[in-house]
Amino acid sequence: MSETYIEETTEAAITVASRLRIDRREFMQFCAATAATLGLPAGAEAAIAKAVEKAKRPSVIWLHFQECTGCTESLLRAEHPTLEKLILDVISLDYHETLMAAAGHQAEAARKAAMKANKGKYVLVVEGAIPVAQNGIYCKVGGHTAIDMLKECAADAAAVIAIGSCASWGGMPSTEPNPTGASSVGDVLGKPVVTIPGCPPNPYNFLATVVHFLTFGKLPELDQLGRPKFAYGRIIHEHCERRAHFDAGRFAHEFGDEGHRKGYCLYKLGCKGPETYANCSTIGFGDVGESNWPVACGHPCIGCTEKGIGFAKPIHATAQLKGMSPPASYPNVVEQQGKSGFAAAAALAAIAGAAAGGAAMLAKNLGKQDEAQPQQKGE
Ligand code: FSX
Ligand code: SF4
Ligand code: F3S
Repeated sequence: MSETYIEETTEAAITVASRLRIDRREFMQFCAATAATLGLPAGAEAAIAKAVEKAKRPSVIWLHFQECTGCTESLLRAEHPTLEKLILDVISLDYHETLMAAAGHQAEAARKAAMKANKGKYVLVVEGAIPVAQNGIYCKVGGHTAIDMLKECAADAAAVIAIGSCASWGGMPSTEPNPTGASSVGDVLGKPVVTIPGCPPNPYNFLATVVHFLTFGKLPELDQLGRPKFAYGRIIHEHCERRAHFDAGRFAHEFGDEGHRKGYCLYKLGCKGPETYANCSTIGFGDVGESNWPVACGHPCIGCTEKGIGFAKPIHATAQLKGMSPPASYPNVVEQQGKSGFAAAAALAAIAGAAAGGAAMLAKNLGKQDEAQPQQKGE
């Protein structure tokens, strides 16, 4: 990095930090964390800092339909003020029913004005599912059904982002028998949109997606479900802090039992980490620190980001394992004649279909054989 570039980056950081009334280092830490979340190479934080300083904030129109407002809450109720300040700094939030002071006709007028002023350029963020049963009568805002409002706002949007699982794939409101016909944004619009699932989603994933757009002028790479790959490219189980316990066969069997108290794997309590794509385990949740996410707090992941798992599978049903998982222990590759490890004894017992007593006898006899064989040098 040249000296000029470093100077420019420092200046950008000072400008944004004073704009946000935060510490310059704090801002640079945010840029570095965002670069890491996006999987960008070292040095990308400088490009992010400059982009956040210069970028014309995109106008955002944020709609609320069938949901609990947890997505908005998770963005704004950060433990630490930086995240919320940054979000409101990188976007121009021109219409947001929960946050705006206007109500009734004034709110409707504000939406129309924001759409007109930023026609073809605004980003439409949708929170909540859209009920389509009975022509959408289950959710109306300002006298319009959610279906009509979504279609009207999407028509002139530059991009559509479905935030939360409700908007991404139906989420909790679509739980069977789904009496209101709760549907996703993509299904109602009949086209793919960017999705940031989670109930609620991790605010960093939304922020990092917007920052990527500001820095590089394009969206991050998406998967076939519209999810940014940097956030939903891997299953939680691959990066879980309890994974070593899973591999070693150490599980919590009941809430509060010894295994649970010792921090063992939550698979047998129904953890859906092995079939859920999200980065909760790597970036942590909220703004409290990296060990703040459901599994770290002692609760199994319920698969809230994943269609067909969150709100669909019973919480305590065990997850389907994706890919091969190693057993608790392996036999040696080459066994010495007459000398068998415990694992080999157990495997032989299982193959023989022996009951517990038989397995014990077999292990005992194999042990005797071991005793009969003098140990060879080097063993
Ligand atoms: Fe709630 Fe959002 Fe869940 Fe849904 O998050 S946290 S019910 S995903 O739309 O408000
Ligand atoms: Fe972690 Fe859950 Fe996997 Fe266990 S099953 S290692 S708790 S993600
Ligand atoms: Fe949701 Fe599981 Fe993450 S429940 S928040 S996907 S750990």
